[in-house]
Amino acid sequence: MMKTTCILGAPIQTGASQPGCVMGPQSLRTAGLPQILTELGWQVEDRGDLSIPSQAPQSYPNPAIHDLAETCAWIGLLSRHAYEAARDFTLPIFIGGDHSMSAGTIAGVARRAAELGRPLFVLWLDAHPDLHRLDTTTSGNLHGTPMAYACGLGDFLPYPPNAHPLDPRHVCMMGIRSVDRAEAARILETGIEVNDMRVLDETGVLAPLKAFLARVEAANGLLHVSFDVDFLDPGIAPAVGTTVPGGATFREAHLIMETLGDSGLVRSLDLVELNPFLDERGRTARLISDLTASLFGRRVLDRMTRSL
Ligand code: B3U
Ligand code: MN
Ligand code: MN
Repeated sequence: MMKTTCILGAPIQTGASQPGCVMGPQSLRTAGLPQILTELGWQVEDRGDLSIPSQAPQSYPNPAIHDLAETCAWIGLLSRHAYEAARDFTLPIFIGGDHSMSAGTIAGVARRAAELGRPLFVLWLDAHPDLHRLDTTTSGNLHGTPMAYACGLGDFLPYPPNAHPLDPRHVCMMGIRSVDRAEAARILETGIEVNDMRVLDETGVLAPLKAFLARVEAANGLLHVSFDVDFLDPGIAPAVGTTVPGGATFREAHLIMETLGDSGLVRSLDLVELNPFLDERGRTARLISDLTASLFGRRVLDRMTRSL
């Protein structure tokens, strides 16, 4: 059976603190992502970029919050499109756009998992847990909220209702190194698995990753991967608004993506927070497309042996 993927652009930047993420999807196309995946033997459909109509401002008791109406509209739109993409393709790619979009993509793939009667698992690769509720965010940047929404932690109205909340025990976070107090409380309450950078330094990336993949497999689960560019060390990936020192290295990141590819368990992928306005000669966009290629099956020896 032909392996199929689609590229769905979500040029949303209203959840971030500074503009630029709207250019993310176009930047990965310019880096050649569709062609790279085609050369790896995937059938690729570029579904273009989604857009929302302009929104009337919406106020909220927490005055820090900005662009709430836009975020709600994106979540509703993305959850419909992510559901369809998960239904129609082997491994769809949702390209952001800031991380608030994952509230929509996870809701969409969760609906598909529920329809199949299989549990959804999420691997969260990020410097941040993004576990704020609407009443706890102090920055007001809604890219800090998608994981709390996805797990149904708290009252998220006026976000669209989350019909298929994710079980927090089905989440594995890696790369975490910037956590706000309210988020730390959520982590303790829920017992979400958090592999912070200290864990990765002590055990390497493979031990926690393989243990998580074994759990997904044993449960006959579907795996969604949410990749925030700030998971990576800013020295190799400068094109992100919220750089945090001490992130994953080039080699750790490729090893994770290759291991995910080998597992055959990944059913959908978010690539979020790429801000090309902050990039240096396209290097972050190129790195993200190469990491995606590792997940989609590119291996070092393939390139050597293809023409033999
Ligand atoms: N937790 C902080 C910082 C942050 C979260 N996600 C990103 N930054 N990218 C906040 O603003 O909620
Ligand atoms: Mn994030
Ligand atoms: Mn982050």
